[in-house]
Order: sequence, then structure tokens, then C-alpha cells
Amino acid sequence: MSTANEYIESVLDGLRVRNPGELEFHEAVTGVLDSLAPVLEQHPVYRDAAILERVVEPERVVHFRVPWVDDEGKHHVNRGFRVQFNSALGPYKGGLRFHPTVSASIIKFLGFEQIFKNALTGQQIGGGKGGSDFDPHGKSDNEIMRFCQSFMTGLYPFIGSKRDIPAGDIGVGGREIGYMFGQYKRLVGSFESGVLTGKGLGWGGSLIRTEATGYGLVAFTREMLQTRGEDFEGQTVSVSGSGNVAIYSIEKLLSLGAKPVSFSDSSGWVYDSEGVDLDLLKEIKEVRRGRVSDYVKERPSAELHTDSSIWNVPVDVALPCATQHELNGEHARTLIKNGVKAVAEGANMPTDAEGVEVFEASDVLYGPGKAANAGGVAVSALEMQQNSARQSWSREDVADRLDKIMEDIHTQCVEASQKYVGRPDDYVTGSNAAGFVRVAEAMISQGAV
Ligand code: NDP
Ligand code: 2IT
Repeated sequence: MSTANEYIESVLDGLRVRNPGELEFHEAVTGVLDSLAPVLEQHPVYRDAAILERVVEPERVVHFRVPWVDDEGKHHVNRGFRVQFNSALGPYKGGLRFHPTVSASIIKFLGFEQIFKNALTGQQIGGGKGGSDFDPHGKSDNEIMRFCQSFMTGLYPFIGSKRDIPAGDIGVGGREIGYMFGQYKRLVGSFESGVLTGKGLGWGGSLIRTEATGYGLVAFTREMLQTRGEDFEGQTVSVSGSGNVAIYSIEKLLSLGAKPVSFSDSSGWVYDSEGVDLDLLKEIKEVRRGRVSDYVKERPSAELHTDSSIWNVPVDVALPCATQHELNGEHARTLIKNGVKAVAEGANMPTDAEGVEVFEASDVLYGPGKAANAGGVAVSALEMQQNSARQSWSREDVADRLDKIMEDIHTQCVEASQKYVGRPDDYVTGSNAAGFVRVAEAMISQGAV
């Protein structure tokens, strides 16, 4: 019989042949499977039951046309996707991304990561992801509404509160969820509040869902720092992105006495020597839907950079919260040279494969996205619980539950790291192994489906 590593390599070879050119998907699967040799050695039954071969194959992939008409009457066609990856632990759950880079590969990588992230939350949710190559930038509110209605018209036959529950991701926030919920309700003729999460607070949304990913990310990083006797008080932090995850990470950092000094969007990045002015950033991004350059015009302590890297700034903690592959090997080496203590991923796969290797070979505390950014989907699951019970829990109640879930995810990572590699701080192996075992056990119980 081949060794566990040889077996993993053969599954990866098969994956590459069956999904040619889907590089992001290959990278995400490789990142998980590369951690699993010690797990397969301790649980031979996973190999006998072909868990790896099954888990890398989505249960269902839906691909649909999304036609829409702009304000000038011009016709456009985008692609819609939903990958229903794994339902061993519950109905498919995961966000929708609207961004021009969206492809089958991107949605499959995100859906695959989502399986294990959702498992780590301890909630009853399977893994899925969807989206479109539609670019929301510069579109009018009416264009966004028409696009969301057309997208939902293609998607609605496949989702439902017991089946598949989408939410937001890049380019999809409260406004888009509102338009999609309205169209779903109209198409099915009933108010099924549990079909989407991230809803408005007046019609079934949960308190803290907007903040959850950022707050959860900072809570997870706080737990990592605590293992080395440190906290956030007085730490300088670089955050990238300036969307939902970045903004609420900055909010939580400020409340813990840290000093966030940067943020970015696709037009550049900002360094603010006085620390980020959160009210100004929120006004520009959430109200005006403006660019990061607008911030610099109104804030004398801030500078805009468009050529160098945001990761050149010397900081104690770095939180990449924009998108995949925004932090490469060279950036990782620069951060380490400048003395970074912890790096935790608000975005999904922001660190490329070389960057992960660099962090793994160093002393830096490195928290991968599937553990560190799981707070968003965790509170989505709490939103589903509130919807089923027709309740609305208080802010404190949801915030407390989120904090406990992030502490628990951290503990699972540390314990699995200790169990499978003999040290507590390999969060890559820890998160992959802990999430995988939970999914594998459920798949075994449910038979060859
Ligand atoms: P938003 O759309 O709210 O914000 C995305 C931010 O990232 C924007 O500032 C955007 O800038 C920037 N960005 C996006 N793509 C690029 C790019 N190609 N190059 C440079 N900057 C880019 O999304 P979120 O904050 O929700 O998501 C950010 C990350 O967090 C994603 O990786 C997402 O998958 C992940 N995540 C989100 C969760 C959630 O609950 N929302 C949960 C867990 C993870 P610009 O406007 O210029 O494009
Ligand atoms: O990547 C993610 O975890 C999300 N975009 C959130 C998914 C969700 O269902 O809340």
C-alpha cells in the first residue's frame, strides 16, 4: 500500500486532470490535503471510505446565465455560479461574490475552504459558495437591483432554508441581500426568512452579523497572541481592504487599544500615521461608496500609495482583509524582517502558497482564513437559528456567542496541531485537521453518498 503522502499526491493528480486550469481550486485543495498525512495515518478508515476522493468533488455545481439591462437600455450577460460542495454537516452555506475575477475556479476554491471553515464553527452547516463575474463598481442603485433580481431568478430553484443558504462576500452586502431576498420572496410566494443571511435588522437579520467577520478575526488573533503572553494594547496593526471585513476589524482593534495604521482598495493603499479615523473611513466606504483616495483628501496624517506594497509598513500584527493572493512570499519575508508577531487572514486565501511556506517556516503566529475569518459564517448560522425560532437575540448575546465560538475554534486548532504535529502553534495543520475530521466522521456515518 502507498504511504499517506503518496496517496494524497495521487488524489491531487486526479484533481488536476479532472479540473484543468483551475489553479485557485488546485491551490486550496493542495493546501488542505498537504496537512492530512498524519490524520490519514491515525484514521485508516478515511482512506478505505474514499473520503478524500469524495470531499474534493462538489455534490452539485450550478452554472447559469444572468442577463440584465443597464440604465441606458444596453443589454449585458454575466455568468452566475453556485457550488454546493458538501452537505455532511448541514445545508450548504456560504457567501455570494460579485467581482469581475469570479470564475468556476474561484468559486470552487472558496466553496472547498468553506466546508472546513463551517465545520470549525461547530454549527450545523455544510459548505457552498456562489457568485458572478458582474462588477458592481460604478453601477447605479437601479442597475444593482435589476442585476440582483436576474441573478436570483437563475439561482432560486436551487436554494432554500433547509437546502442552501447564501450570504454576502466581496461585492455583496446588505443592499444586495435585500434585493435578492425580495426577488426570492416574490418568486416562491412566501416569506422564507432563513433562505439568506446578512438580512436587514428589521426583517430577519441578526445583530452583529455585519461586524462578525472582523470582530471574530480580531478575537481569534487575540487568542493567538495570548498564547505568547501578549495582547492588542498598544500594538500597531496593518489591515488591507476597506470593505466589510476590514472596517469591522479596525473597529474591534480600536476598542482593544491597538493602533490600525492602514487599509486599501483596488486603487491603492493608505498609511495613516495617527491611526485610522474609523468614522471617516465608514462615511467614505459605507455611505458615499467612494475610493480610499477620498480619505487622504480629508485627513492630513494620511498618505496614499499606489506603487509599493502595504506589507512594507513595519507592524506588530498584519490582517489581510481584501482578497486572494494579496500577500506573497516576498511580502511575508518583509513582514518578518520588520518584526511582525502575528498574521491572521480576514480574507480567503490572501497569502499565496509561497507566503504560507514562509510563515510556516518562521516563528510568526499565522492564522489561516478558514479559522480566523469563520466568525462571519458562524453568526450567519446564529441568524438562521433566530429565524427558525422567530426570535431576535440581543447584541450582547450574539457578541458573546461569537466570542466563544472564536475561542473554541482557536482551541480546536491548538489541540489538533498538538495531536498531529506535536506542537501547539501550527494553525494550518490544526485548522485543516480539526475541520476535516469533523466532516469525515459525518460522511462515514452517512454512507457512500
Ligand atoms: P467587500 O466587498 O466589502 O470589500 C472588499 C475589499 O477588498 C474592498 O476594499 C475591495 O476594493 C478590496 N478588493 C477586492 N478585490 C480586490 C482586488 N482584486 N484587488 C485589490 N483590492 C480588492 O468584501 P468583504 O470585506 O466582505 O470581503 C473581503 C474578504 O474577506 C474576501 O476575501 C472575502 O471572501 C472574505 N470574507 C468575507 C466574509 C464576510 O462575511 N463578508 C466572511 C469571511 C471572509 P475595491 O472596492 O476597490 O474592489
Ligand atoms: O467566506 C465566508 O465565510 C463568507 N463570505 C460568509 C459566508 C456566510 O454564509 O455568512
